[in-house]
Amino acid sequence: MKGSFLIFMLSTFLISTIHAGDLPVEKAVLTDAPMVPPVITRDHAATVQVELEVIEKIGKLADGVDYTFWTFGGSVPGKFIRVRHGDSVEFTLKNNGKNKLPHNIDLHAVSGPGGGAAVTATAPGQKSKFIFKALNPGLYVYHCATAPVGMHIANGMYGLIYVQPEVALSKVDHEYYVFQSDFYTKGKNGEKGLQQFSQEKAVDEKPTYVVFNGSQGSLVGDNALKAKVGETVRFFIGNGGPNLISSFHVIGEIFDKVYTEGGSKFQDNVQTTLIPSGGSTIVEFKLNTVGTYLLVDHSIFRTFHKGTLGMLKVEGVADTTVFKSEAKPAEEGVTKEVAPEKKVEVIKLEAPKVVSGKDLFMANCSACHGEEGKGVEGAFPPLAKSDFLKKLSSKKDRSELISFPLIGKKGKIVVNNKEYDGEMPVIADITDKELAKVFTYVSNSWGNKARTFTEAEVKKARNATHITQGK
Ligand code: HEC
Ligand SMILES: [Cu+2]
Repeated sequence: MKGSFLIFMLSTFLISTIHAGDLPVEKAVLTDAPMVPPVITRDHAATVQVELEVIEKIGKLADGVDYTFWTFGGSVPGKFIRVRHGDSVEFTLKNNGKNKLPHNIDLHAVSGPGGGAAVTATAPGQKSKFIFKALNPGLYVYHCATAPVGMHIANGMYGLIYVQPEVALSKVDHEYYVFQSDFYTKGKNGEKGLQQFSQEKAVDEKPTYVVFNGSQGSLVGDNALKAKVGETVRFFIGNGGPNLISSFHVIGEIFDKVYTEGGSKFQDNVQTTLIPSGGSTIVEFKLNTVGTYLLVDHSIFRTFHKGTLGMLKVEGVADTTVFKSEAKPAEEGVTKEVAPEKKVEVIKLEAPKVVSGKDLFMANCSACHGEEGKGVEGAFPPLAKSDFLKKLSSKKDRSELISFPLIGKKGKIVVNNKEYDGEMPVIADITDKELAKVFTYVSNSWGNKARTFTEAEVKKARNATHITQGK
């Protein structure tokens, strides 16, 4: 009796886990920060389809400062995903055909290899799919985990997935999505123009910018979060790092509740809460009187000099039993030091402003082969003093070498006595002229033998591959 009951239980368990198709199917609502998808009101599990597209694009990091962001869904941070505890999530990762690099995704909400990263390595123009069960409720970070991992995260590849508990948290008037992260640029803080990623600063953990929601000023002025006196707010906050821990604080408020590290238990009455890199927190508080409340990282130089400043504007009738002043309130608590009222433009697609062989190399090749062409041992072969490159570029017909970025390159190769067995993707949207400049730059750098590549030569090689020019 007992035995057959067990078998019955086991078989229904197997059926319900494997035939996730029996569950009602729905498409996840995805939102860009600072918005959060609506509360899930159903009282049963479902199969939730999530489709996220990786898009590499130039956007604004600070006033007059542009950066090539790698995004989950077109902005930084990536789309907010909301599912319910027990749901089966059908996850599709798309890699936009115009992108340069392969990407994947590691969702901290996943129990399984690499959090999904092990099965989602996706080349530009491709997609991949996997299914996972949302076994643990809570707020989780997701991020790209493609080598070099630090660089993919540093370029903006992160976001939040909330696994709503079966009994949803208490109703609040507003839910907002706030995400902190650090950026490393070659130029100093404030240096204008398109900035390159600085590997050196990233390794030294010395960020040029530390911001909320992907750019300095994303939550100030017209972009400030809003609420009214008497209302309650809940912030879903993530920290993508890649390096810093956040000491998250709202000036002029006390968190009534903090779900520490995004878990299930809350602490009452907290002033400042720690958010680890690759971690999260949920805070809730009631707005008791009017004012502009400032969201900051209380490692305070970051706020005044690197960008971690946001605003929550609370309107309504001032409650003088809560706060009363003889003096006229100083510009609602905003310190003069900060000039936050600048309007922020939405990140928009622009034609890359790259021209020189070096710029082209930085934009198309350095992510894998390194800024100095040193590569990454075991993963990406060096271009600096590469005997492999030397041999192919000393041939009279160099079309084999030129074909790598045109048609991709895979299979075992030996470079400077070390074996590599990786895959170089097709470098999309690069013109013959640009490619000639890249090869000329590579050949004239880092002690390589100086050679010149011409547009005509690349064109010939391209014709041999029967692939037409990208642009
Ligand atoms: C997404 C990572 C990636 C990008 C971007 C990339 N490569 Fe590669 N590259 C590789 C890998 C991996 C290999 C080794 C392939 C193999 O094992 O067959 C390779 C091999 C090479 C080689 C031959 C090996 C050597 O070290 O001499 C050359 C030359 C090369 N790449 C040039 C370039 C150029 C030029 C660009 C930019 C236009 C570029 N690569 C962009 C990953 C990349
Ligand atoms: Cu990536």
